[in-house]
Amino acid sequence: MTRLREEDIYDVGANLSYYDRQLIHKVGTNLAGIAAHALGKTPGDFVAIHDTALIGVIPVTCGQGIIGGFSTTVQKIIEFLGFTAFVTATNDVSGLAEAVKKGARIIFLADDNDFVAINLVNGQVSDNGEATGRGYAAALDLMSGGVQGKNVLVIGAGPVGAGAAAFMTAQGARVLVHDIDTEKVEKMRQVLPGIEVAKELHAALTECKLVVEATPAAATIDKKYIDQDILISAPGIPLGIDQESCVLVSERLIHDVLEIGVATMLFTVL
Ligand code: 2YH
Repeated sequence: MTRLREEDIYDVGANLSYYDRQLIHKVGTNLAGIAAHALGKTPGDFVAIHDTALIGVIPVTCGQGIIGGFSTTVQKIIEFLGFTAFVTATNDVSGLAEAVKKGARIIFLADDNDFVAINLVNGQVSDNGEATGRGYAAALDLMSGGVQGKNVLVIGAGPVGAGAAAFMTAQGARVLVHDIDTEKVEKMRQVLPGIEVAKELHAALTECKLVVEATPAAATIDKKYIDQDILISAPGIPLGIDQESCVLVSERLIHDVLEIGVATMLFTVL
């Protein structure tokens, strides 16, 4: 699992408006639109609760500790979506108590393994991996004009890939899943019997022009597969294509470090 670094996120908060415009250009809707679509809704469905859903972000020191800027970046993404959020002055258990005392209805917190949003009022919990996969699948669905009946390749059978595969299956796509660990794909198939196991990445990339790259590996997709038809939604960190491919596919590539995942987590627990 990839642990974000300070340098991965230092400019995310300042660039949210720019990123939102890029999403509109590529996907046809913005960050809120993508997160809402991941839940089969529209951003308007959440407007009425903007003022009531106070959100606390709690820094967590265990394991490898606090990532500079992580909590404030999460706060900025939430605020960008029109909600009120604060980062607690204290960490860990003390931060949780502080968030509740200050009236937080929803909390966000992450350690080295898990990043979750919890709605303390309705009991909803969202996992960042699953939500990120769903959010990126929703973006690809919109970018492609709808995946129904189309071949979609999901690379990576971890929680992000599982979230993406579940969304794509529900949309009526033919979903192929590849992972270097084929057992992980078989396990995913027990939960999502509709998916197909793509044993050969080469064959799958030849067959599918809609790709969700959900691995923590670099350069998963070779440059030879990057043609004018391919659309890539890439939640994986680091990005699974090289610099040159990135330039070639930039107009048809969705990739960020936190934005779509956090937005989808928030809308999931509201
Ligand atoms: O980046 C991570 C983990 N890889 C979890 C990812 C789950 N998909 N965690 C962030 C750790 C943040 C830190 N504890 C803080 O600043 O609070």
